[in-house]
Amino acid sequence: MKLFYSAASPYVRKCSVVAHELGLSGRIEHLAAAAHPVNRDQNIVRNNPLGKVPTLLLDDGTALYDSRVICEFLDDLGGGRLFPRGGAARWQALTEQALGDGILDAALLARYEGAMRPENLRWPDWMAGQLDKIHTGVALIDRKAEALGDRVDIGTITMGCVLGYLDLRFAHLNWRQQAPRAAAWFERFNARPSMQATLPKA
Ligand SMILES: N[C@@H](CCC(=O)N[C@@H](CS)C(=O)NCC(=O)O)C(=O)O
Repeated sequence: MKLFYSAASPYVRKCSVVAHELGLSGRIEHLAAAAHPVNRDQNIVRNNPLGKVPTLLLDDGTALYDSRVICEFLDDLGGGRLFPRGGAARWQALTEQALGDGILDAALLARYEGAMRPENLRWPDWMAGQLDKIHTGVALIDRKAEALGDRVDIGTITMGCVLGYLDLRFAHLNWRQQAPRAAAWFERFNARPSMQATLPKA
């Protein structure tokens, strides 16, 4: 399998953590990619019209995206431990994944706004709205944190990747001050070999 990859992407990291937890990392070759919403990477676009990472190419050429589909595919391949099969545990983990992905979506839009959009086209209220999504999302992770215990599934993996991404790109938000219980949980979760092996790089 080949994965269009970026060392900074939190969505790619979700997939890499899942692969690591399942012992599948050695089966995934990384393809360098330069995903960008304006200067689109045509190598990715040829396989995924959205031009985003992660995009996974199977050995028969099938392309899988996005991170949710890739993570579930890897889980299936690796014995199905990280997506609870049914009942409340499944809906909880999937909703936590959606919460984490939603925070990341807001964070990425905020980053693109700050790093890519020409200054004269920026709209401060829109940026403030994205930052507020991060804020209210992290507040919910903080309320959940004590009950997370040592659970490892797609919900906790996604939330771990969110907090790691905030450290990488939004350190100035000081999320630990706002969310001390999430910080204590992240301290433990981030020590997992799967998280340490996939630390993001700018
Ligand atoms: N919903 C997608 C989001 C992926 C995504 O937005 N990736 C970013 C990099 S972190 C990207 O490829 N951006 C390029 C673009 O927006 O065209 C997923 O979960 O995989």
